[in-house]
Amino acid sequence: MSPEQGIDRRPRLGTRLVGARWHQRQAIDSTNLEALRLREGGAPVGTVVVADTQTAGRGRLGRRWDDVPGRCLLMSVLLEAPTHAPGLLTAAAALATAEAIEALVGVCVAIKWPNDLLAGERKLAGVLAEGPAGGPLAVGIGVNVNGAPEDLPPELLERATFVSHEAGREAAVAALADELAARLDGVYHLLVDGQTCAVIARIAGRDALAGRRVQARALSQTLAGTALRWLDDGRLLLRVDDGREVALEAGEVTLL
Ligand code: BT5
Repeated sequence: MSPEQGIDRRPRLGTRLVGARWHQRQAIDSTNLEALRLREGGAPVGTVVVADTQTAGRGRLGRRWDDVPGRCLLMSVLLEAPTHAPGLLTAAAALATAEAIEALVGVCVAIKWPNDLLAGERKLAGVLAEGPAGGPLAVGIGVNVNGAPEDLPPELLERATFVSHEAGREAAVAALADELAARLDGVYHLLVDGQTCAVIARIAGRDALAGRRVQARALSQTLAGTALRWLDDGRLLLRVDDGREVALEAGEVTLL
């Protein structure tokens, strides 16, 4: 098998889908873009791309994702979004990542709707699911594994953190990749089996926003209020200061 076809790592990982093909890259523009290129070439659901570093790492809304070469987990997995609630794919990846980090190093990880993973108030990881309709999406996960905030661009100094910085010891990036792949496989199958309540219940246990004052920017409006909870379809329920309850499908939430 040529390296371009990837290796089937399911037997070793004990997964049903994730790792059906596993492509390891050194430097690449973005693992999400690479996963989508592989999709064009017929790569199956469950295909994984992992890179040591990205030259054009992507965040949401055209933002950037930075990394420290060889010291961050940069991973994308091709997965089908549930048609009734596409946001659940991001939720599933965030949950699997939080649980994988906790299992590996015992750091408590909170999930901030819709795609941020936090240790304390600082961002440890982010998720971005993207791709054209009509096939699996690239579910991209970036985790700051070994390093300190000053290793990232200066504007992130007060806002970012690393697994090793929180745990007080380094962690193997490859071990985190395996742990995450195995957990994502489990959470994804809960979605496929229609057990979204079970996924949301696990997220609720690590919700960074519930009960807190927030400002939400969604579509063209800005709303101030109290975040209530994740709904079973992945939306965020917000009690706006004027008394209305609004369910946000997408958007940006800032803690006040
Ligand atoms: C995200 O976007 O958090 C999604 C990040 C997804 C990254 C993965 S890496 C593998 C795959 N391939 C890709 O190209 N992307 C995915 P968003 O919520 O828009 O957050 C982006 C913002 O986070 C930036 O504008 C910065 O403020 C901040 N940021 C950038 N790099 C960071 C880092 N390493 N740690 C913490 N914060 C960071």
